[in-house]
Amino acid sequence: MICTLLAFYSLFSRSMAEARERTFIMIKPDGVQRGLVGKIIKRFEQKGFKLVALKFMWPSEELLKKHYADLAGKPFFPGLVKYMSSGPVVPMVWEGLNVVKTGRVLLGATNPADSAPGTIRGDLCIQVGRNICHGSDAVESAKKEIDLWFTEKEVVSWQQANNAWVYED
Ligand code: IDP
Ligand code: MG
Repeated sequence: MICTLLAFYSLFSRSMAEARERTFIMIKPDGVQRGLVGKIIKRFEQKGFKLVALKFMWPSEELLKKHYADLAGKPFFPGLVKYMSSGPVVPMVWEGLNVVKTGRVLLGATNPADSAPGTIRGDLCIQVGRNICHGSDAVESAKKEIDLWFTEKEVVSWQQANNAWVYED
């Protein structure tokens, strides 16, 4: 009996923990300039993911160099930093089951020429250097990116009223 209860509890707590996975999503300067902020947020919202942080800011080159540090050796890096620091962006944190991987699916392939129709990039942009949105590629990089763009206080834990209608239990 106790074993059954423990097994149930561990299953339940595991699924709750998985549903609390977080990813860093950012609307890039072209997404903001083209008036696509609402549309991009809507894709995540209507999927059922929970918004836990959002701000509007003009990022510095210094912050962007940190954010894209892994790409520092790429020939497109200077252009990427220039593009990303050319105007305001909307950094966000979204939470939910497998949100890192599913978030990337919602965004579509890095190069919009390869992004499937129905994805954000597949529907709304054309070139890789103007691909309107960013999404973390792994749980670990998501944690790093969230810490880089947000303070602990800016990320808000809250219960979504429709939770029971989005998740099985
Ligand atoms: P991701 O944004 O899908 O994770 P990454 O390979 O991490 O793709 O590249 C980061 C960003 O750098 C891309 O979203 C895109 O804006 C830009 N980028 C990637 N490859 C190229 C390129 O070949 N030319 C210009 N920009 C690129
Ligand atoms: Mg990336």
